[in-house]
Amino acid sequence: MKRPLIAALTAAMLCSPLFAVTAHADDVRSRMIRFGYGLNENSNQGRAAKLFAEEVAKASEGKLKMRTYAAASLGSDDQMQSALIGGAQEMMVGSTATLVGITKEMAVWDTPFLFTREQQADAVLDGPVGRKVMDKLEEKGLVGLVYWENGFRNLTNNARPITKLEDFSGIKLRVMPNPVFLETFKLMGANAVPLPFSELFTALETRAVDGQENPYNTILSSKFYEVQKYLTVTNHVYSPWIVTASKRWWDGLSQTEQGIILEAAKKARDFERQDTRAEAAQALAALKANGMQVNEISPAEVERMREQAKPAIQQVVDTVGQPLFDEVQAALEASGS
Ligand code: KDG
Repeated sequence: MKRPLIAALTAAMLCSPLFAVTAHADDVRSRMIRFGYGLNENSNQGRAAKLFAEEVAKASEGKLKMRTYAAASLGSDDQMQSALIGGAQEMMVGSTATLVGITKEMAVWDTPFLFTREQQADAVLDGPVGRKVMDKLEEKGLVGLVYWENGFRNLTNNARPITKLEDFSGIKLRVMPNPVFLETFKLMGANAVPLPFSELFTALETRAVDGQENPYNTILSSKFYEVQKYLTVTNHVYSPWIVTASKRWWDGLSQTEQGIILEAAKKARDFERQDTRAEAAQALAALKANGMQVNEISPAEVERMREQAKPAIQQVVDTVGQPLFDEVQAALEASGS
């Protein structure tokens, strides 16, 4: 059966409220699925991975065995992406920002200050334009299933509290290996250093870099508070995670198997967003209790940062094209949230 028809059938099945995933023995084979991710097992990413594996096993009567691999034990995001494309690994969850080298349209989610509330992100990412960006992965050998939440990113460092734009000057700031993140923090005046997530704790511990930026959840679960003194609340960008599969592997699954995995990924997404938001609400207090000095940034200074970041927004437009950028903006407007 042709791929577009399978995609259409899968989408139709999942859209229909009557669609119930029941494994027909002959449609589901015994398979081992290696699912890799970068954070610790005891993190929002790890808890969602565990639930994902449980849901896949339950819906397939134990035939689809998903084994989860935490803390980049199967490699960094880009190494796992290559393994999926080559068919050496079946699935992973990682940052959309690390996919830009494979699918440039993913850069639209790097737009500084794009979302200001999680509900906006949910509406846009789970809507038509989020799906359109995800479908661009297929021509590169990956299948995008769902978006999970990494969250709003905030700054930590060991040099000084960041209270105004000028405070970025001279800070060696680790950023994800991604052109827009690199440009954004160069524009802020920092010395931006791209590093994979798997190398970040050591780089902070050895003072190879002064600081980094990540959601509260990651700062807590990766124990960055042990090696970082200052936390500045900037919420400068909302980061999605994306669950992907090897297309080479995915296309060999039956429609029933694809439906089981897709349905389980959606359940894990809904759990992960709730879990992440609940944890984030408590994380700031926990980080303070672990010795971090937390400061807010005045609205006037946030406005200066927005202004300073404008060339990075133009870089996103140049990368993804004005039509897609405008489509995301329109979806954001329409979200009304
Ligand atoms: O697998 C972990 C990474 O994908 C993710 O956490 C990316 O936010 C990220 C970072 O800072 O590298």
